[in-house]
Amino acid sequence: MDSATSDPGAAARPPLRSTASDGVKIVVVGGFGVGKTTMVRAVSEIRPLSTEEVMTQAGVGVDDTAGAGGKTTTTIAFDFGRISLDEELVLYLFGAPGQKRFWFLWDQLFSGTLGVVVLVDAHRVEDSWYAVDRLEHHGIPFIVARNRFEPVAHTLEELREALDLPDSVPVVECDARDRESSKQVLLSLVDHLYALSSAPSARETAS
Ligand SMILES: Nc1nc2c(ncn2[C@@H]2O[C@H](COP(=O)(O)OP(=O)(O)OP(=O)(O)O)[C@@H](O)[C@H]2O)c(=O)[nH]1
Ligand SMILES: [Mg+2]
Repeated sequence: MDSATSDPGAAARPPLRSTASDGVKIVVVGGFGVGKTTMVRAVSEIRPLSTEEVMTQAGVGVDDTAGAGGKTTTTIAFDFGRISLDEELVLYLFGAPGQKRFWFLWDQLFSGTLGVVVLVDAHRVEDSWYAVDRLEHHGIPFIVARNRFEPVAHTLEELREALDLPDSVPVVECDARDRESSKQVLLSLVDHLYALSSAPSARETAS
């Protein structure tokens, strides 16, 4: 039997375009509860794969849930989604787990990625230091996106200073719940990757 007719949800999950020729792995990383799963869900054109588990009493004293009070579930492996940015370019999105006890998975998730979005809750900037540290260690290009949970007094430049980022790293704002806003974040990352790939290397510049 034709699977398209037997699956009523199929129309809502468009197949990959026949013109798609470039597939790029992108990771969304950041501390606990900053909105990584929300972003992958908001922007994915296919039904996203999530590994969400309910947080139970067993996690009390193990997991630091400060700053994300109303949250009842957490990612225990990764989220996966897909978005076609244009006729040819397809991004495969991986949302990292945010609990500290899963941070050891990040290095494996970064494997083969072309670029990373570090999602930040401006009220818990310190939760982002480890992500920035690992990315700088691996030399993986990244941008920082501040998730607009509620109005904050700090500017994006102050966030850049707090994370000790060079001017070359884009810092943008977004609402992870909003598809268009999340898509703009991914476009900023792709622009950054293009800029890096077309910039003359330090060696060429010196010669
Ligand atoms: N007000 C507001 N709430 C948001 C925003 N983004 C996400 N949330 C909420 O914040 C909570 C955390 O979102 P998640 O997407 O689960 O966060 P996460 O980073 O995947 O969390 P872990 O996987 O547990 O690290 C959810 O209840 C979201 O609905 C936002 O921009 N504004
Ligand atoms: Mg999550």
